[in-house]
Amino acid sequence: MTGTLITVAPTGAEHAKSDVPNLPVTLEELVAEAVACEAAGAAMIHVHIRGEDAAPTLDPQRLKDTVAALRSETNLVVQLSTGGAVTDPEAHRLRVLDAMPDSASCTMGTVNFGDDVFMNRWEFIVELHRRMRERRIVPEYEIFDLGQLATLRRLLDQHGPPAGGHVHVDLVMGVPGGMPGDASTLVAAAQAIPEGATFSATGVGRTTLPVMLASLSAGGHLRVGMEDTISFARGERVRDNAQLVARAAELASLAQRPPLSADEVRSMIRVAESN
Ligand code: KMH
Ligand code: ZN
Repeated sequence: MTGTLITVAPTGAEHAKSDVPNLPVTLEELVAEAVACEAAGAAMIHVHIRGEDAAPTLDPQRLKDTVAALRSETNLVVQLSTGGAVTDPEAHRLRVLDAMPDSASCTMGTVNFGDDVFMNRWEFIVELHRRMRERRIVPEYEIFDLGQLATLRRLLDQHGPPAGGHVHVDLVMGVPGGMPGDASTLVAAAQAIPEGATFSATGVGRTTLPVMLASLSAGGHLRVGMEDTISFARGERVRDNAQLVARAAELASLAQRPPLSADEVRSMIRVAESN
């Protein structure tokens, strides 16, 4: 493992713009953050979009415009969230793939999500996997709990490898209801990912730093961003997403695993050239 994939998740579906005024919610804000994050060392962007009212949306045209704008202004690998918000219906989440991103998230099971439930039925997972293969969109398998890695194995055994053949996993740790964001859990998860797969990890809230350090030391990659944390240090709010990316890039470089370029990531996770 020579370098580190840094993914930025700049917005998410959970924070309200009224609570977090520097959250990027318009297309202009998102693109500006993406450009700054790319300059700071990010190679991939995990995208949730917002509507005119700054509330989460999966509007198909807006998703297409977002993919086009990010492709035109950056060289980042563009990953759309199919997780959306906990209230989004399955049909809308499946329709996200029509925007033809390079990559899309695909969560491996239902999980308690704070006071809510993030629903991911087996049949829904299979349908997402099938449609991504059809469209040659590279999945990032989102893992919120250890048992979801068994579901990933079941999926690959029963329905074959993803588009491109490479398996990339993202451990989303520290969600209230999911696996804790600590080193021993990360090591357990890293040992359970399929052979040959790569993984990144993100720690929600105050688990950001322990998860980042544990992932680097276990050979993993990093996801950071305001989707997952809005505090930079105790009592200090995040200034912008690039601040989180710059810190991740610095730690990765200190670990002798400097940030990978977007093109290196395309070849690592096998993004289709035509997408
Ligand atoms: N917003 C969460 C309910 C994903 O993007 O695929 C789901 C989520 C996972 O963020
Ligand atoms: Zn997300």
